[in-house]
Amino acid sequence: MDSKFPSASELLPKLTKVIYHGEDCADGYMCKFLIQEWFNERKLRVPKFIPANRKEQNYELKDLDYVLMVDFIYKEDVIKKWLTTTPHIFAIDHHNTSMKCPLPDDHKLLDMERSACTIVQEWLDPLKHKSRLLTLIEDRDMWTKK
Ligand SMILES: [Mn+2]
Repeated sequence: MDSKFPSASELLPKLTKVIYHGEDCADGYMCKFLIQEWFNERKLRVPKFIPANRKEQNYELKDLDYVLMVDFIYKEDVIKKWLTTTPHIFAIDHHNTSMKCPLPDDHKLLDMERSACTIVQEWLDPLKHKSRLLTLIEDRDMWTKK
């Protein structure tokens, strides 16, 4: 793990959008749920959650957006285009394709050995016990991951 990636308490309150893997993906939905709960527990304004899918990678960001992608990273050319106007883009992922992601190193939290929801939970709260549900989702996701 890259220790230069911002902490949850540093990054999350700044976010305007969270993009998560939304193709009927338990790992992606669990990432969304865990992050939503982080906001709800603190009674903070929740950012906009946007489900992403591989076939429609034409999403436009606004210049001032502060974005976190979880369990999904847009194609290289899309991110390069975003970066020309929007510098605050971060990603937490575990897919091999994310290695090609053109974000700066300290904007990426990548771990190919675990599911995204497990990485997200540890990032949100390193002391939290990994639930059976999270373990189940991880087992499934690592099995089907492409
Ligand atoms: Mn996943």
